[in-house]
Amino acid sequence: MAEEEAVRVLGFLPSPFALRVEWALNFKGINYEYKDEDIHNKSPELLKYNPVHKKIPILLHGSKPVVESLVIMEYIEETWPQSPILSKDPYERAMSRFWAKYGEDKCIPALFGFFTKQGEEELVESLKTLEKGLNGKKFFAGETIGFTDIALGWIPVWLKISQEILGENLINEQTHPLFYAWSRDFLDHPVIKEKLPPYDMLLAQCQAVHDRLLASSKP
Ligand SMILES: N[C@@H](CCC(=O)N[C@@H](CS)C(=O)NCC(=O)O)C(=O)O
Repeated sequence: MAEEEAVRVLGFLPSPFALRVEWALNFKGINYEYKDEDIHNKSPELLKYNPVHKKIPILLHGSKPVVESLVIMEYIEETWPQSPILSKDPYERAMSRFWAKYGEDKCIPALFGFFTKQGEEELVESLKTLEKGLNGKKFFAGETIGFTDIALGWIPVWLKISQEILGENLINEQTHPLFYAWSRDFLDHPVIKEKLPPYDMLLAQCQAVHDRLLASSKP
């Protein structure tokens, strides 16, 4: 049976995209083997299984590779229906996908722009808009964690690190109270908490990326 085939994840420890995949698998209680890749020196396996984008994460189910983290999350949901992360209702599912896509299209560039000091306004606005998606609920899907939460859950972690590196407090409990309450509840979930990369390690990695980016932008 398909469900009994071995599951592997090729990831890279600080990657928010790989983190999503591991969160989704852990949420459903799926056993998997994790292999950490060096994205600066890509393995033959990485290049074989993602020849199009040459990126992690890659989910291997038996010999079948699936790539692109949101696509992988959908595959996980369809393959292992226990502890569902998408509603049975088509409209609710569409809303979950909409806010996950909003995170990709708006929040990632906004956070990157903030991190590289290209502007703050987009981040303030995109997180305010994200609060509208919560619409008074604890999580995007309601009382329990779902697809959108898992897709967006990396944002508070990387935001905290970015603010620490930049010495800023742009986004806080006063400016974005709903976003903060959601972040706290999400990161406090036992499955999510258990799979968070060590903060100091992430901070050191992001600091190095930040220094490299700023050095390369100097004339
Ligand atoms: N849209 C992709 C993004 C994946 C991605 O950007 N992965 C990065 C690591 S965080 C990577 O493998 N980079 C290698 C490269 O760009 O060559 C997804 O959601 O899976």
